[in-house]
Amino acid sequence: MLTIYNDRHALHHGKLEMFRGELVPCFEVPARADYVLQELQQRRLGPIEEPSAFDDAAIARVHAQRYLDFLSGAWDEWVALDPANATRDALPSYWPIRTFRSDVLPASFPARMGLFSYDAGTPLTSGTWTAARAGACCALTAAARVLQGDRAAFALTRPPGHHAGVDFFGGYCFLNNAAIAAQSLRDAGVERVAVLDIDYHHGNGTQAIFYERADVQFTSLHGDPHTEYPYYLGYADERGAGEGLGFNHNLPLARGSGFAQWREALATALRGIAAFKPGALVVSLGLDTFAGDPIAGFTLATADYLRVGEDLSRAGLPTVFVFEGGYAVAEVGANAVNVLEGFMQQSG
Ligand code: OKP
Ligand code: ZN
Repeated sequence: MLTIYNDRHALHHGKLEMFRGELVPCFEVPARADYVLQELQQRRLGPIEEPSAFDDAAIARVHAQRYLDFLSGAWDEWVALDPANATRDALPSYWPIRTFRSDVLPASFPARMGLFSYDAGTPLTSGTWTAARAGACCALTAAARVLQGDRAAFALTRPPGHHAGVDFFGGYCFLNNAAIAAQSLRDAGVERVAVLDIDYHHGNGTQAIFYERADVQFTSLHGDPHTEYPYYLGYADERGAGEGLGFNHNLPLARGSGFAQWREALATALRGIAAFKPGALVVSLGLDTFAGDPIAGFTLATADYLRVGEDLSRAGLPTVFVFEGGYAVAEVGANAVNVLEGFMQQSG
């Protein structure tokens, strides 16, 4: 399988995230992608290529222009606030929750940072924009290669994307790579695109982006938001709205669920996808369902990921894999590559 690798991912390198009253070391670290790359190379899974260049228009098909303007200039604004900020990551401190306005863009940078985010766990660093933008190009390149006839392609990039919405970052995510890939497939003429999110955390950003649309179906398997991040979205009764009613499917599972339960939910998800008759599938490939993950609560084992790849392959669809979460750093490589290898072996 072809991999499109973001060789600029390490330019995004958060040091600390706010967690329950203290700043703790980031879980979302460059080594995650390095381990996956290493495993791909060792197991000779296929060619590894750089992303093609895309202009901002492809990204603006998903994200609001005022958000992109904010993100692209954010680091310079942060440093302009105080030159000492060059040594610190930017984190938000204020948010316009209910009853506040979000139509007015404050001149204050910290105020705008809160307007465009939803948690304090997502540091923005000097190279965040460059890394995230290159990552979106990886997703677009992988989608383009699948359109050109590859059965599947893998966008290997970080920071991840599935929590990012039209105009907000959060959950370690800035640009929604999976949504950008799905939209590009639509724009290239694929009439119906399915997005399947198998990260441990609900893909609230992707859900919100496509919630009122019938042309992109969103399905997510994840930890029950009653107890799991992102808490405020991802419940089973979220079915879509307007024209999109019936095209959103959430399959929350209790913390502690194992592979048997998870795989049953995957089978349910794949039946819904088959009924939609999509022309292509985008998989938000999170590996934080692994038993050893430090911030998640399912108990999948490394060998289970081969079965996951096989199950996905049997859907028989042109497939774009986009790397999302997975924080058991040493094992994330084997787990990710097992999905891809299972997929390839099953598709022959
Ligand atoms: C991103 B992705 C840990 C708190 C967890 C956010 C989790 C984001 C997960 N200190 N905070 O879906 O893997
Ligand atoms: Zn996750």
